Amino acid sequence: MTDLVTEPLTTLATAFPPDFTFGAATAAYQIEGAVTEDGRTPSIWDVFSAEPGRVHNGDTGEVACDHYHRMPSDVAMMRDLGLRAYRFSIAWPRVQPGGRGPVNARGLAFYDRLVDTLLENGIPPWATLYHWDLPVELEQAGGWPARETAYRFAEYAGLVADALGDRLSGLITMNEPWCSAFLGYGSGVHAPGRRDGTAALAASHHLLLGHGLAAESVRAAAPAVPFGITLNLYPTSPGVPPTYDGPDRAAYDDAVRRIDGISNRWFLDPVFGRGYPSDVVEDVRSTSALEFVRDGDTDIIAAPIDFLGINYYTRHVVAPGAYPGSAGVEFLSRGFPVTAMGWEVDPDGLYDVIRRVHDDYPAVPIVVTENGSAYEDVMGADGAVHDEARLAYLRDHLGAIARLIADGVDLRGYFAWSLMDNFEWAFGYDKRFGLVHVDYATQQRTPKASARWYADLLATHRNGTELPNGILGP
Ligand code: IFM
Repeated sequence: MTDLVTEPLTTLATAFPPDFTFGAATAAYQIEGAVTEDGRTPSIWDVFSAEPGRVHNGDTGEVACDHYHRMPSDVAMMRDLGLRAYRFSIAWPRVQPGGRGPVNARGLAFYDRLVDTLLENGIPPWATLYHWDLPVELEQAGGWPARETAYRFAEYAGLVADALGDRLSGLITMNEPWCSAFLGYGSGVHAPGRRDGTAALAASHHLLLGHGLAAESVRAAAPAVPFGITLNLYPTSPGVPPTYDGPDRAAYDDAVRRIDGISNRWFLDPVFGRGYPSDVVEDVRSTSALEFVRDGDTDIIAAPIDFLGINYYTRHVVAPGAYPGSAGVEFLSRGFPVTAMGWEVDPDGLYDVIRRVHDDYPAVPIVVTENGSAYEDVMGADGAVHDEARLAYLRDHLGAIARLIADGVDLRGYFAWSLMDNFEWAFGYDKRFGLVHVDYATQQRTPKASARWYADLLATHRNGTELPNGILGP
């Protein structure tokens, strides 16, 4: 064992309050498989991943981690790791096939069993309603660029809240609407693979509108469930030092403004009741006059939330440039170590982005609903995965969370992405984000060193003292 693995955990563990939520997260299409079972209809990701050239290696979520059939043993694994919460997503086309009409009882039953199994194992369930698997019929009717999809979503949200809301510790409407809108309808690298700037902006608005409308249907069905939205936020910095005063200083600052605007403020401002930021409205004017934003929409989007979910992976460092499709902005690398996604490892960025939300927006409890890293894991001859880079990433990002708490930020929880290796969207199974290794040929699960470390941290936090052989044994 290395120093990293044997480093004492008590200092870090005691930096978190006793009721801090330590969890792990997944999403339906990335782990469930069973895409045609029990009345589920196809989502845009079934169609997209079946199209040649869309996903690395032609991979699809058809089997994924087979979690749909292995749910009880997966929950037992979570219990053995000592997880204090589990964030999963609900596949809309399982619960409401085609995105309209009555609940599909067989599809809903899976989530009903999942929630009960988690609770029986002492693991509070957190559900995300939309983690990118739009029923195909709704895409055929216009998808997120169509206003009607927001109303369909609110209805679906109410159905789920009615069925599960009494047992959930958190209910998240959208996961990363930036990705659904701009990767799904703008660059087309995600489902449904459309490339249309106006459609992407309309999609971003209707995703937010769906969130706001769902506030009403969810609160009516399950008034007590903590309700929120998850945004993927990026601290955005100029590629020059703060003291730089060259002739292009203003152009650097404008690059930061633009990228912060479309990545962060475009979502944060309306959710917090400020409407769309006027400078970004100007930036996008040549693409769209935003005529799809109707009177009253921004009030709906500003519905009160009980918490803000933040997903953080890395920082954007930008420069003025002619990078195609990015509004005259170039993304720089600083030569920091990168993960297998090519994303720079920057725990201070987690501190900065949350601190900014704390400083610039109205007070609301914050939950880190995703944070994690992909690495090219190899299973050793000893049958173990010694993923020390991921372990260090996890430790250092939790260190940033501890500093935020010490500095008075109301940060309630942290969900590692991801519980286990899974279908990483356009990268297929090539990128492994899991704390737990999955052998896709056998579906064997093996907790990596990072999972064992996380389990030990959680046990130390719970017991106030470290167990000599760790919670999973030597
Ligand atoms: O795997 C994804 C997840 O579905 C959404 N957030 C980012 C993760 C890593 O890319």
